[in-house]
Amino acid sequence: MRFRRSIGVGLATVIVVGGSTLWGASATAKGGEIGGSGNQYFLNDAWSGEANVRFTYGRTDDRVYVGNWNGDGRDTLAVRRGNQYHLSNSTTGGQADRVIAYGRSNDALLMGDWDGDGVDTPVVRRGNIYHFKNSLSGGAADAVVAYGRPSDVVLVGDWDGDGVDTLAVRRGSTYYFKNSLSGGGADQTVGYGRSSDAVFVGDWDGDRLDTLAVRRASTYYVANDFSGGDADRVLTYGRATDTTLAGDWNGDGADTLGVRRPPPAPSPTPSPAPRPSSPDLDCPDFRSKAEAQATFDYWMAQGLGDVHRLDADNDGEACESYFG
Ligand SMILES: [Ca+2]
Ligand SMILES: [Ca+2]
Ligand SMILES: [Ca+2]
Ligand SMILES: [Ca+2]
Repeated sequence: MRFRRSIGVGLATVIVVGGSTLWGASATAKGGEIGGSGNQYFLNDAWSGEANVRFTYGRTDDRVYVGNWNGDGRDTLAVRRGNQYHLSNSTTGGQADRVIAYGRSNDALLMGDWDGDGVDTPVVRRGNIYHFKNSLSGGAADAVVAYGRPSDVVLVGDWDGDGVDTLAVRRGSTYYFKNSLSGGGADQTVGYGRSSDAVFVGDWDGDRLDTLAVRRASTYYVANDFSGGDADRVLTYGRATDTTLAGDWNGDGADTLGVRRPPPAPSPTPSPAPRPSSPDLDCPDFRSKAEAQATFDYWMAQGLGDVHRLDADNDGEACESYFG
């Protein structure tokens, strides 16, 4: 899940806790691309601020999604190349478990559990039209819904705890939550945080309701409701340059943080062997051909070649034309 911004000033409506026969640990991550670059991932299963899972997956320029692709309760990664999605069901790196083609290579796509079966699947967004798919396979969308405006920022989450993900649109610091996959007005409208906030969606406390965390530099302000006021948790994690991801990495029902980071810069290439620091010598600088030859031979023996360019014709004899 990934989303952008907010905290602080909220006012807000408390989200209605919905129905209740929810299945167990359902904190599936979902949403759009996490952004950023890099193929190094550092995940934290708790709120310790320290990564306990580290792995490499895909390429540094891959587009990346988080989701639960096999319904086992654990979120993992998918990397996207064009309209190909390389799904991994583990957080260990290595080969993809499955590669699927879906939609067009320029589609804007988000992931979510639209039918509550525990598996995250795509929705393709074209403007304010959303094409929902309930399986990880090609073919026609299962539902097509118009919602909000083409310019809206969209978030995905289970806002009412019924086990089904739906959309919310964000305009500045106002969030319009919808609890069904249908058009029409929002079910809840909430003012939250600042319009400049970077926000992420997750079920941080495992109560089945998704809420927001705000990131400022490498500090996260995590809230378990939309009431505004102080954050329930403040945590520093990773570096200010990292890209954030959130998901339930260990299947305990709560979402936690991870970061994406480029590989370390390669160590500098070894510098070439030093050139002689003495001034350049020419044939007239030597008293004899033998002396020139000795200097020539010396630098050749160092493996540095004819550094003084005393052997213009490359026959191994130094300054023969000068000394005659
Ligand atoms: Ca999974
Ligand atoms: Ca599903
Ligand atoms: Ca829901
Ligand atoms: Ca929650």
